[in-house]
Amino acid sequence: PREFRDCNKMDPTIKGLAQSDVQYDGSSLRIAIVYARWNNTVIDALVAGAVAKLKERGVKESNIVIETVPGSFELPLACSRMIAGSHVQASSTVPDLLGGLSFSGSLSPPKAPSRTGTPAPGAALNLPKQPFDAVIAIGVLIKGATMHFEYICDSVSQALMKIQLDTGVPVIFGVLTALTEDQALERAGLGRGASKGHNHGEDWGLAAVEMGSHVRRWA
Ligand code: DLZ
Repeated sequence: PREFRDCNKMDPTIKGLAQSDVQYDGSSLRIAIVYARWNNTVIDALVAGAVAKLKERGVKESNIVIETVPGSFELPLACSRMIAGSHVQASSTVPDLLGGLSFSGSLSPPKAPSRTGTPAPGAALNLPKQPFDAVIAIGVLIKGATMHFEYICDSVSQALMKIQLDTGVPVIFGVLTALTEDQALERAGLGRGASKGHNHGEDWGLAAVEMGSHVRRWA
């Protein structure tokens, strides 16, 4: 049973993610990260934060697949294709004869190897990869002088939500929608002021492990 926290011992601030009572175990999970390359100083810190927390929760390095796209607008398509590709791959009964080549570099589902082909002696017969348990979409949008920001924020957030509801695979919303550069830096733990802020990428890594674990239980 969940214990309620003693209100008198709570932090003075009411904002932010409360620590979970449960330490979710990521050791059997497979997680994808897709990141956009706009504003890459901030992006790099966010991706590093997410990866650090995935590993801390036991996700194996070989089960973390990282992809990149030009900008945040491209994130939904990448997430959608990666989820679809990983399910195709996982449901295939044909062993991967390609010596461990992953399709993640191309965002295209792998071509099924020939069923009649005989693997070279000693060739590794890798089992099909398991589907992704969660995908983390990471982007940094910083408001400019035009309406571009509003359109991208709106369409990307709606599309990412739709993908997770349509596929049942959690899509972690790792898109910063910042009004200023300083806001973005602070949310990546790179603040230029007295406080460096907090790296939200870490929260996204934890959220991926938590949601991936929940979805398996809820299946
Ligand atoms: C064009 C654009 C602009 C102005 N700003 C950002 C941004 O702050 N963050 C981001 O991730 N992407 C930006 N982009 C690029 C678009 O997301 C997209 O890559 C292009 O419009 C091509 O579809």
